[in-house]
Amino acid sequence: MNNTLQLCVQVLVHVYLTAVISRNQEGPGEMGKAVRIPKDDQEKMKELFKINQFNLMASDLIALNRSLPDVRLEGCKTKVYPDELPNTSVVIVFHNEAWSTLLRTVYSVINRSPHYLLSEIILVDDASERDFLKMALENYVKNLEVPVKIIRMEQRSGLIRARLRGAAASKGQVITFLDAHCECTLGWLEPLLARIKESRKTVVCPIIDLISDDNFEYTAGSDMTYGGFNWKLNFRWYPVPQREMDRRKGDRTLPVRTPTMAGGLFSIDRNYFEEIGAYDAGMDIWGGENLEMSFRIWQCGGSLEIVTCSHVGHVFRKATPYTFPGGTGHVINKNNRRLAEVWMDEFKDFFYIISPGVVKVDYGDVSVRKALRENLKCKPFSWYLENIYPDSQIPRRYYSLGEIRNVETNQCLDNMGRKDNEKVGMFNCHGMGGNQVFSYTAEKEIRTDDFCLDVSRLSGPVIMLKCHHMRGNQLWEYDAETHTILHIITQGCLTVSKLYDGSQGTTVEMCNGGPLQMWMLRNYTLLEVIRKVFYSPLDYKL
Ligand code: UD2
Ligand code: MN
Repeated sequence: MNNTLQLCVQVLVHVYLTAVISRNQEGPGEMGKAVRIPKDDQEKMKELFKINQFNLMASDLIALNRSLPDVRLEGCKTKVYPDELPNTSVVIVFHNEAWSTLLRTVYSVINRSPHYLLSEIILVDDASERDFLKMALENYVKNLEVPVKIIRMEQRSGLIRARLRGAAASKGQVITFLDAHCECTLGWLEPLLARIKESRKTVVCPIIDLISDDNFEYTAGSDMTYGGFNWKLNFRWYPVPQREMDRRKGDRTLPVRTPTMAGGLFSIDRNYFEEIGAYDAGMDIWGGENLEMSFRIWQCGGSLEIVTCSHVGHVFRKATPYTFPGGTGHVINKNNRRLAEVWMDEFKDFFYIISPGVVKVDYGDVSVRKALRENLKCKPFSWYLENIYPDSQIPRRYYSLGEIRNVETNQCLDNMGRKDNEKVGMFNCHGMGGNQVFSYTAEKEIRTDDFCLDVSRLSGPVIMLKCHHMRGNQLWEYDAETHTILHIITQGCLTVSKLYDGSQGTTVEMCNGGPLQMWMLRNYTLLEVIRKVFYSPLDYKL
């Protein structure tokens, strides 16, 4: 085909697609609307839900090229990007994905990206077991307007190694990774590529919009949240702090510097991906690679941003639909240990002390990753906490970490797993971490993860409240000689008490020097003393 003819065909296809899209505005799920399944089909719907852990019946009813609302901030719609942007390969890995979600991801890339910016789409099949993902898929993608390459993993390898394979086969200047159940919206790609052109060591994520697993309704994600993580090394969304709003002078259309990324959707300069150490190929199946990459990027001189003018939807699920060979817990703990061992220095204690069970998981050999950290001259985790994530749940400086034991009852402070606004209880010390792990921080808060001991009046019950860094009711002073924990505002001492409902809890009472007000803080040390690594696996009997 000569060029003119090719162009004509492209234009015609475009006109046709536009017509189809506008004709379909009333169809199920158009404009991102929720799909309602009739009563008679509810049973069938529930059955189908189990296959992918999302409403497959709803997804299958929606056009592969459904229309979506333009959810961008007004200021984003008028931004102009340079003509000369780097092009990208889009890498989508999948294991037993549904046809409609996979193809809707592909169509949304093709229909909402300028084609000169798309080098290719690479689908990496991580040993799926469904027939339609074999020849039928291969034949189908041949007819698409953008080259689609399918790579097959010989055996189930997990998303990390599948992405490595896709990246190795890619030709674009940038690699854009997407999950296999996404929908890209209008103008999603240009701001990502423009940011990388401006700064090639910046790894960029779109705002991840929400596609409901129940009805496929499309809801805009917030530009006011960014990525963090908790002591158990779970990725979490948190509000963008004031310091980051100030840095951007309040302009919400500017990229947000984020401590971590969710992991599934991001663009990275292809050479930089190699330089910075791609992924840890020793990680299995799922999990951990997102924090590993986030820490690595920041500690080794790059930066990680959420480009708030780019929106891509993702089907968030409540449960995982596929198997984890070796067991879910084992796989995730192994991956998390690899990242903790390589990147977190002594701060891995927080992970190990709250989940002591993980130390029995073999994490394999990380010497290659440690060498990478050496070669790239990456900064310590304390630098990351201080400069990139000062509002982290992990305090950079702290006096103690572990159980808080009462001298009289020999029981431990226990949040009973009920945190927000719930009373702190007392329970037999079990040495199994979890609800009995607290850290007394340099800011003089007593916290477990993102919750702090808080009390508002003398004789009032001590509760767990989201840490607010405002001192106030969350400010405590431990005296290592008298073993008392003084609540500054009320000038009361932390005391084991019977609560009005009869349960054993804690209050603050007038200080009397009695043993019900005496506490031992595990691993307590003065900050002025050089902090040793307290943790030793023998310390926590398994
Ligand atoms: C999130 C990320 C996901 C990944 C994961 C942690 C988003 C939106 N998603 O979980 O990309 O970073 O956290 O690891 O940020 N897959 C395989 N082989 C497997 C397992 C999964 O190819 O053995 C594919 C799967 O089909 C999907 C992608 O990997 O396309 C991500 O898996 P997920 O959707 O189950 O992960 P998600 O969104 O819960
Ligand atoms: Mn996903």
